[in-house]
Amino acid sequence: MFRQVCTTVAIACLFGCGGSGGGTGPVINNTPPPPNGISVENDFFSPTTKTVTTGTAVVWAWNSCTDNGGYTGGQTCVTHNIVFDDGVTTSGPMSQGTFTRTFATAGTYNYHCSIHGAALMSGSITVQ
Ligand SMILES: [Cu+2]
Repeated sequence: MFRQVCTTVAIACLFGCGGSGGGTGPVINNTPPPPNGISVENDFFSPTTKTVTTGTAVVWAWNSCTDNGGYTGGQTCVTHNIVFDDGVTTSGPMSQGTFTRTFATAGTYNYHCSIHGAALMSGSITVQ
C-alpha cells in the first residue's frame, strides 16, 4: 500500500511537480492569464480561439496544478506544451508559468499540445 503511494507520487512528479509539491498542504502554483491571455488547462486551452492585432504579445498561462485530494498533502501539476503548426516556436514541456509569443504578421496560427494531442488540446490565434 505505502509502496503504491510512493510510486504514484514519483510518476506524477516525473510529469512536473516543479519543486513545490509535497509539504504540509496543497500548494497550487497556477498562473492566472492576463486579460489578453490564454489559460492552459487539463486538457484544453481557454479560450480556444482568439483574435488579436499585429504586434500583440499573447501570453499562455499554465493552470494545470490541482490538489491531489490531500492524499499526500501535495499537488499534481500536469505538463503541457504549445506547438505551432508553422514550426516557428514551441513552449517546450511546462507544468507552471507562462509562455509568450508575439505575432508580427497577420494570419491564422494554429497550435496544439503534442503531449495530449491536437484532438484534445488545440487552439488558434487569428492575427489581423
Ligand atoms: Cu497537454
